[in-house]
Amino acid sequence: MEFRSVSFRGSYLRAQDRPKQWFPQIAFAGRSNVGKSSLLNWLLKQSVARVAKAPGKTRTLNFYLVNDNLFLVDLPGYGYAKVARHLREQWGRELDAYLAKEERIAGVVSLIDIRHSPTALDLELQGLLKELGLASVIVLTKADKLGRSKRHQRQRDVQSQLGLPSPPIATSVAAGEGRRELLRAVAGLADSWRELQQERTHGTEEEKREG
Ligand SMILES: Nc1nc2c(ncn2[C@@H]2O[C@H](COP(=O)(O)OP(=O)(O)OP(=O)(O)O)[C@@H](O)[C@H]2O)c(=O)[nH]1
Ligand SMILES: [Mg+2]
Repeated sequence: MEFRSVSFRGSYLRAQDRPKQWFPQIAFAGRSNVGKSSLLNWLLKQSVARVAKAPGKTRTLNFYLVNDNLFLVDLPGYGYAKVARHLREQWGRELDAYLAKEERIAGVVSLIDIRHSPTALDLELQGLLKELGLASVIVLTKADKLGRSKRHQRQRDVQSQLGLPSPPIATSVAAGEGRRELLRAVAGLADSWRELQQERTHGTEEEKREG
């Protein structure tokens, strides 16, 4: 998969304001400052998402339409201590509501800084995704910050900590690594969602015929 066309569709909080098209949505989640917006720009090969000088920049759900058939969604980062508590709680509720109620989510790309162990909030997110039955792809960001052997060690550590079937993808926007692997994972999520939709439509039609 490559991205032939990319456009910013808007920033939303409320469900009723979000795009109406029945396209799969792939959300990018992770701690504030983990590199979500940078990863999106790099993946899309253009600077559409705002990268922060100060953490806590992305405060809404930002929708990017790609190839006219898929949305990538930049989520607000969690766990940023300097944001007022009531705002943090509000974002938390909005994120939970989005993940729990939006039927077009094909999966969540969960970003974790390669240098750090998953935090309590990272684990909480993984638990929530599991509970909701949402597919999750783990990405370890800023791989350029570690040497090769340390990097592999971190991939193995996180794989066992999260009980993953295979090591998480390591990416570096700075060194341009892991893009192809990540693209393949994103395409895989979108394809699975589309297949499921087809099965569902097909299923309903059959049920109708059978009366
Ligand atoms: N060395 C290195 N730095 C990175 C990489 N990716 C992102 N950064 C830096 O990390 C900082 C945070 O990046 P953002 O993309 O704004 O992070 P974010 O997760 O969108 O942050 P919020 O919007 O606050 O949630 C920026 O200074 C980036 O330049 C990477 O692969 N390597
Ligand atoms: Mg951001």
